[in-house]
Amino acid sequence: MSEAESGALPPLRLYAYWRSSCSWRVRIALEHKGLAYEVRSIHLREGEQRSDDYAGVNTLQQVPVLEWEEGALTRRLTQSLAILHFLEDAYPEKALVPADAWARARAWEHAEIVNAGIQPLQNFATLLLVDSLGGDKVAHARGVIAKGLGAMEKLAKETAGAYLVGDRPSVADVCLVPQLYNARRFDVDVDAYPTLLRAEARCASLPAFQAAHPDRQPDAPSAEPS
Ligand SMILES: N[C@@H](CCC(=O)N[C@@H](CS)C(=O)NCC(=O)O)C(=O)O
Repeated sequence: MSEAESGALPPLRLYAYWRSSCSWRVRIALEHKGLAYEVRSIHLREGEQRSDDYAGVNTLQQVPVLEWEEGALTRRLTQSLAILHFLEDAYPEKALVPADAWARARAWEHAEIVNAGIQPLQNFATLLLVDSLGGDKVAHARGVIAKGLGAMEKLAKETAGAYLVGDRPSVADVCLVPQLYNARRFDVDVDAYPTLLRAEARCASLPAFQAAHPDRQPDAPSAEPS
């Protein structure tokens, strides 16, 4: 039985960057579940993720990575959705997935729209590639974000209560909030998504979402060029 399964909480370390939306998802879950964690900042804009040392932590050279010790073993988990699944299984209190199977699937459906249908297409590395191929990286980012958020808005019309799926915050909101922040950074007109904005406003009143906000992170500069 792992320490997590036995209920003992190992000290958790999160390799993250203050404005990384995928790191932000994991912070929200950790905060929501009341789990203590230490942040190891990886400065993406300075390229720290591309160091040989960090490749030993995450072969894909991305954040987030959740790390902890289990006896002599160092456990490391990459991929924010895998981390959310693990946290849900290991620390089911204050669940971030609905109990009902259909609602749970819909919550993951929202999460995957962000995780697979938006974020990888507008990630820093992807935009550098678009740029290097002579494309308009901002137009590209705007297009993929608007398309994905449009799909979520349509889905949310069926799933939303006070939050994106029903009346409790879920992994759907955990993925939505950082993605809306990115949308604004790219000047996407978020007023086109009123159901998403309502869920976001609810989340903004919750301490876990507040504590996980990029501006509250130890590596957040007082002013950073966008
Ligand atoms: N699917 C991965 C995506 C991770 C990812 O794209 N991380 C971004 C920050 S949100 C990153 O590390 N980018 C740095 C780079 O691509 O060089 C996850 O959900 O964890």
